[in-house]
Amino acid sequence: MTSLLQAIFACMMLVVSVSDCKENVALRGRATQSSVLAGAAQVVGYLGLAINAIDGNQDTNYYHGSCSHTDDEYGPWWRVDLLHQYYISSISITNRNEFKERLDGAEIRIGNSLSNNGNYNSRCATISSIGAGETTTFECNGMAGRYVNVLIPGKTAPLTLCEVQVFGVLA
Ligand SMILES: [Ca+2]
Repeated sequence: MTSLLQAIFACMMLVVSVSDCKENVALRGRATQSSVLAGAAQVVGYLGLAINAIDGNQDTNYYHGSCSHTDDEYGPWWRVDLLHQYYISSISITNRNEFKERLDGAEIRIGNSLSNNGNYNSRCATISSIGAGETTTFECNGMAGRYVNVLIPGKTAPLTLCEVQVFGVLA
């Protein structure tokens, strides 16, 4: 067995540390969100789109076009469909360089259901705070799912994500 196959097998069995399972599978996914900031597309065609959070670019300046951005609305959410079920070891989220507090209290959810747009799936983590322009990694310990949601429950706010990286292996 080649070393590559051995590494993949080890990841599948979750017998190695998460650092050995570092493929960002979100890059192959499809992203959507509850809304796009009104007027954003009139400024630049791609500003605020959900896909900006999985474009492989961690630029934290919203105006550079690599961050998602919903309207200021109640319970905004963002979702990536990984197209297949994965065992997810960790998720890294990159916050915008301004208004960092908007992500405070956001939840990361993983699962296979689209009930309530996937927002009822199991919770990997609640974000207490991510610094302005910083990236924080949340351990999900092999939670299984095709969908990864980030949502702000219970309040009216805009949801902005500059990058969401999902590390895992096919289930
Ligand atoms: Ca991005």
